[in-house]
Amino acid sequence: MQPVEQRDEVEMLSLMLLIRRFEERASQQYQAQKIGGFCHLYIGQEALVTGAVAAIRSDDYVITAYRDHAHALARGTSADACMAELFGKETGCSRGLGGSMHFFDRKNHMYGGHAIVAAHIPLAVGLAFAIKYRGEDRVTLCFFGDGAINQGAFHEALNLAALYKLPIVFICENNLFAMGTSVKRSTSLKQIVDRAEGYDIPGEIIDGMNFREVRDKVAEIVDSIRKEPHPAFLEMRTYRYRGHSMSDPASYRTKQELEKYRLDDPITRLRAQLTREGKLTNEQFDLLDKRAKETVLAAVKFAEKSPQPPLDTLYDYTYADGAMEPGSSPTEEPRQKQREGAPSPNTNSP
Ligand SMILES: Cc1ncc(C[n+]2csc(CCOP(=O)(O)OP(=O)(O)O)c2C)c(N)n1
Ligand SMILES: [Mg+2]
Repeated sequence: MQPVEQRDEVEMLSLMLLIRRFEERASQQYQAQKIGGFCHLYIGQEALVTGAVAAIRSDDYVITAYRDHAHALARGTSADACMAELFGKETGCSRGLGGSMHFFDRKNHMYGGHAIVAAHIPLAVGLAFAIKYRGEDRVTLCFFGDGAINQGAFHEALNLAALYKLPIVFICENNLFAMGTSVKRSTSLKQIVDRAEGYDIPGEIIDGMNFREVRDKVAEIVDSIRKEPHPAFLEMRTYRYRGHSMSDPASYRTKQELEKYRLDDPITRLRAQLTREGKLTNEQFDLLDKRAKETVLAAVKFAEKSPQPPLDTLYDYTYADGAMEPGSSPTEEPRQKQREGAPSPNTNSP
């Protein structure tokens, strides 16, 4: 496999540091009651989203579940807009109306942030359908947890993506737990990737703690999808260092297990690789880390001084504009206007 150097690795390491420092600070601000509602941290899983995003273009689509802060940061949403969203402020990436689980940034093609397990997977297939319908060469990356694979929506989505040969990479972030339930107890499959085979979707298992492995594999797949649209499935093995959410002490797993994964830390790994190859000094690393911490501290200040959304916007953006007007049905128009050439099952033509 040819390594792809689309994005500078030192830059990607600094993105991983930004994600780690952002999450640590979010945890602290949550405990200080500056952040309300649910809050799920990505600490330990940084190489996965960073590696995947390093392999795609800025106009490709990204969609994920509720453990979504890192996906927005990796997509280019500012730390300011992310922290402000956690604080429920008007300057947040979802105008303070979404909170931790509903980060959204259309400009950067980050389509959420979805709280219902597996509910976004059919939406991801819709995004991929739109790409093919318009004859574009974009790709959709759909991230979801190991807890999503036994949901009906997941199966419906894989089935359609396979029938329509849609340009989508299903990325299962297998961190071994869905809340407190071990994946060994929630699925009868020997390995999650076997789900894809049943739908005739090519699948592979990847070490999600290894930035380079993730980036190179996603790049290879995305390249083949751009040439000829098709779905693909990657089971990425990873681990979250913290509990499921801020209120979970994670007492269902042992300290030894956590330590084992901490020793294989994705940031330490990439740092060691770059240092060994003479691409990074200790001083440079310290500087990157200092900058990440400063960016996040500035984001907290920005969030603190930002205004609350006005109370009368509370019900805004629940439905598309005009969707609730009498006589209007948001689904009628596209159906009437359906153009020739829409993808149909068993065809490759866009
Ligand atoms: C349909 C549905 N059922 C139950 C829940 C409650 N719930 C929230 S997160 C979660 C676990 C999901 O775990 P996983 O998909 O592995 O993602 P991870 O938290 O590990 O990133 C559950 C069951 C939900 N949000 N949606
Ligand atoms: Mg999980």
